[in-house]
Amino acid sequence: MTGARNAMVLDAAVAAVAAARSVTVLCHVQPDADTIGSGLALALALERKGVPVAVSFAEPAELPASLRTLPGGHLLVAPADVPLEVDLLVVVDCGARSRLGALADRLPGAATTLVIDHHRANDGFGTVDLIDESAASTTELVTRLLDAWGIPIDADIAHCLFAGLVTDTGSFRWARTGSHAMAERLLATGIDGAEITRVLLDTHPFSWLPMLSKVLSTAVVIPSAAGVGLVYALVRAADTHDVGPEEVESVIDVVRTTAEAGIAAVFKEARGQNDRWTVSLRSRDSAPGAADGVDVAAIAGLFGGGGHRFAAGYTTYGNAVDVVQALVTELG
Ligand SMILES: [Mn+2]
Repeated sequence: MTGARNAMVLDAAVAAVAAARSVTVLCHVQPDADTIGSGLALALALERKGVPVAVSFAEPAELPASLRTLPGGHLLVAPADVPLEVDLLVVVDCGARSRLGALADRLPGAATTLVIDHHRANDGFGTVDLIDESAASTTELVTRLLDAWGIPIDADIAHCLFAGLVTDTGSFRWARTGSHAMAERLLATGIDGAEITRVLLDTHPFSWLPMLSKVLSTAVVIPSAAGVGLVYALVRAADTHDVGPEEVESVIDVVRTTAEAGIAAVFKEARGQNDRWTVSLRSRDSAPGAADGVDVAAIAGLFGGGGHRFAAGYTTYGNAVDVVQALVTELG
């Protein structure tokens, strides 16, 4: 996106939020800190402007425990309570309509739709598309919007924005130019960055440890796969009854540390539907044999999924052996 085009889109986004008399903000299914942080930061700004606003996500029914610590939770509503018609619908951190789940049916009822996102595959399904894949987090784009709109960033809004930044950069492991400057600015509002990070990224119930033990015992490494090596593990539905989605999602962060593999995959079996799997993929940016790393968003795309160059995912169906074999075959 060119600078001039960027500025025009930002102006259009500001015009959309400034003119709105009612707003719905939709986050993606299985919400993470970037989508909820983006949604609540924007909603807090709208609330301060006196604009009626509701934030929602289609599933699961409950917000993961760690995300309940974000300010602005009083603006969250159940999917059934999301109005069918609204002046402005804002979609945050969703690379595709399908990431809205059942709430995608609210898109036609909005006079204006604003899409704010940093996923490369996003084809722009809004009236206004504030999409920039160079942003480290969607909260970075929300920060740009609030700045252009002239909204002061107080500690509550900063907390939400920091939550998306610190999680999407993996505690600044994948920080980009500007990430640290944004963090510095948010921390200057007085928020406790260390505590926010600990709650979001470094805290699990004890039941996580036995779950991890079972899952890691399934790990397999194929050093020759795709020329860079693949490591994978299986999360069986039966092993996840005592833990929340955050514990399941964190498995990939252990598996991806394998030195012998440039690509990591975790196959997560759906509860109550044992032939359905969601697959997380990670790529190292300097894997042996691939100086720039393997583009896992492209691999996920082959299975109907998507994401970012170094972090992506897809949904697939079959027994454990077949879903693993399909990925191994594709990687070659
Ligand atoms: Mn994100």
